Amino acid sequence: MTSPSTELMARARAVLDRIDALASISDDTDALTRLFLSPAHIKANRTLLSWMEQAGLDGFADPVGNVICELPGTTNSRPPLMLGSHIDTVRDAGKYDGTLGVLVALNCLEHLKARGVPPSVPIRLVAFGDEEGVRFGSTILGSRAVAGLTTADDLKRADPDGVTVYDALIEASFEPEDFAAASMTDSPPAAYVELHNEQGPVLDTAGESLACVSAIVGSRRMLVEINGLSGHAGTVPMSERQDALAAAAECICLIEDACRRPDMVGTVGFLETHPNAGNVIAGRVRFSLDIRSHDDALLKSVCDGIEEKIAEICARRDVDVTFETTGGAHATRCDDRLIQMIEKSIPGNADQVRRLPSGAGHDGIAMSNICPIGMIFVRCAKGISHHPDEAVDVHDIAAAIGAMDRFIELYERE
Ligand code: HGY
Ligand code: MN
Ligand code: MN
Ligand code: MN
Repeated sequence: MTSPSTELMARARAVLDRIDALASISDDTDALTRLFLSPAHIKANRTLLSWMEQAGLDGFADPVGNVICELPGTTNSRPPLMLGSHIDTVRDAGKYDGTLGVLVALNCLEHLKARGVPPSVPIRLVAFGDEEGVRFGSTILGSRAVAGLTTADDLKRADPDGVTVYDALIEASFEPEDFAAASMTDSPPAAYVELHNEQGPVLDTAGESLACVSAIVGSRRMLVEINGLSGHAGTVPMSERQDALAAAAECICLIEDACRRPDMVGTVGFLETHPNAGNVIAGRVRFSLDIRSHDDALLKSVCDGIEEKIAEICARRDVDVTFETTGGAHATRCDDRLIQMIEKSIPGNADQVRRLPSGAGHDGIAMSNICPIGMIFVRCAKGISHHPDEAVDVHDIAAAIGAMDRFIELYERE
């Protein structure tokens, strides 16, 4: 791939400056953590709105905290092309996951605006407020609201401090009763295209800058609660224990074994034990389950098998177990027409552009319910993500801007 032009490099540096500016807006003092509707999220929204205003784009926050702006087209007869990603993060996050896609898209809109000639179609930019789902345990809440999939039950979800989405919306000066107004189902965008760092090692290993995404992985997310009997660590004989943490440990190893197969990943990333004391047998444990596959049937059969085996383990150990589904989605295919346009937007031979399935979830899962979706992947160093060492090279950001410019050009001409 030829090296990006001076202009693209200058734009990439401007995007990088803004990535750094957003990375300094965190709920933690010594790590990047920006959770949905937290003070840091609201501050990041304000910063984004100020950049949009500087660009002459009228941005606004929708009723669930997504930030949106739109560049009008010469004819608004065609529905808008929507670009975007998310600006919430995981805990102790990298600074590119989500924000890279939002800020590259904003840079392309600014570039179009500065051109002085409106695009032939309106182009909408959205920064979703809750893709990661870390605070309330349910992912893609922002894009699900835009896709008209959010329900009043979603607003009842509470964070570890017992604050519900409903209350957090009020605290952040939104009107939770208006959440349905965030839906774009009455006049959906014509397409949703998201640029995102790959969050995997394929492009870095292949020495390639960009790829076209073919599909987004399907997933099942659950919360497992095991209830046994707390007891004295020194006096309860091993044969008479109902140890919830030992049962959870056996279950977690089972989950790992069940997912050690092609096209399957399984993760337990969250575990809470009660009373969480070294000299007390754990009476209650809650842990998360995140299982993913591009094959829906395989996902279902492995998840069903895991649930059965966990129930057997808990019965044998005389502890109770309950499962709560907290999220999940079918595998989502990207739209063929958008895939072809994206492949033509990436420099080099269109039919040599790498097509990659995404192992990470994205807002396109929700958006695919109301319009065709496409995604562009950008190389990230060693595929590291959901980690402070996440890194995207400025040359790859320049290539990404060039590809997004080109995609918009091709899309306008369609
Ligand atoms: O979990 C995911 O795959 C995404 O990064 N939220
Ligand atoms: Mn993420
Ligand atoms: Mn992401
Ligand atoms: Mn995403």
